[in-house]
Amino acid sequence: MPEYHPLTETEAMALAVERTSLFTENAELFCQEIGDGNLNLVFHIKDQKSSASVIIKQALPYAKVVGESWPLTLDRARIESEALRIQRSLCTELVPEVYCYIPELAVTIMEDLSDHHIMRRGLIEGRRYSLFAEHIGEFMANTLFYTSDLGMNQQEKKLQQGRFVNPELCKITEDLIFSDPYTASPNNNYNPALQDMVDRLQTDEELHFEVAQLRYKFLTQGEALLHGDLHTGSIFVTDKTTKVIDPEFAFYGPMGFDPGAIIANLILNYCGQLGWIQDNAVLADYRAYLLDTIQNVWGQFESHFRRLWNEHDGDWLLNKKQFQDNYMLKLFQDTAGFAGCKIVRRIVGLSHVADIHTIKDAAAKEQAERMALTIGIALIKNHRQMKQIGEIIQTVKGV
Ligand code: SR1
Ligand code: MG
Repeated sequence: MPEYHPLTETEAMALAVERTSLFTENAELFCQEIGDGNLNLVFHIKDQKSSASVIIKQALPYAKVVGESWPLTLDRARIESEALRIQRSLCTELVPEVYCYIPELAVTIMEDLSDHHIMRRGLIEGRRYSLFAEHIGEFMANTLFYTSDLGMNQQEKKLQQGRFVNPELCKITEDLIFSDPYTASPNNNYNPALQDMVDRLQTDEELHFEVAQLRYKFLTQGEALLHGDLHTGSIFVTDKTTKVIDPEFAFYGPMGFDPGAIIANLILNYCGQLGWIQDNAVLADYRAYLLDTIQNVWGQFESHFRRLWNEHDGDWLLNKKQFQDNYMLKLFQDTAGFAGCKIVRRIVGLSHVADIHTIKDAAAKEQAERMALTIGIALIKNHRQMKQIGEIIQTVKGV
């Protein structure tokens, strides 16, 4: 039984040969550690002869972004591999295949997606993905509906919920998203030029009341098995395909958290584009595409979710139309509020997004950051009054 230790590239190659049947004896393997996220090692292993390839992801016992002073459970590798398997069983084309999970090493061996690229990078470069809204709408509807009391056996759901108790990763979200930006936390990391806005964030009682509503939902409302970190860096894309990766933050939480994350990240890119596109007409056109995408993400998600619900022979009381309409309204309002919190954390909190953070021109960067914060705050403050996706679009356009 191997003892846990961070793998070297040589060990990762040996593991790939030993634990999969992808490589022949005379394979000429090449391995590179390509992990650029906050938490894990990621090895890309490829046979130069046959082009067969694989990804090995290994959890480190601490948060890579901070260092060994921030210990972090290795159990997140189990959570991630189990979540990937469930998600793939519900939307095969939208999730990579897990070949093998090795608990002792906190390792998952999975399908290589290097013919895809990270959506965040594509959006920064101004690329368009015409099938993305349909794909992500289907992913969220299938994974959220079929892991909830609406779409799965309600006793099995309770048992499944037990397998996805993920306290340490939830604590990261509770701190980084639902607390730190609103207080003088040492975790915060923001542009000093934004101090006036940060001061307001940290003293606005009305805002704090709304964040408390959302924080409490995140803490208590185990509606469905969430991806839990569904930003555009967790999505691989091509023109025709979409693959959702990295569900290590998966747990039973409020459904709106996943669509909120997608919408927040599209809005962050919308704000950041003023630092990437110089021509005003091109900027306006790309931003219109992003707003259309937001509209379609929600539209696809809602219609797909309602269709699953209407076709499912589930709980007779929960199947009443009035219950469904009220549920979808609350889900939309949660989505708007969570989107707001996710925007604010990426400007003021520990972990930023490249869409804005890597803008070189200081004035453009500050303008994008101010715009994002203004939108985020408005979504948080108004989320409980909102009724339709057009109101999120109007909030963005109005800033
Ligand atoms: C310490 S981890 C920081 C962030 O990275 C992940 O992608 C999550 O969004 C988390 O909040
Ligand atoms: Mg991640």
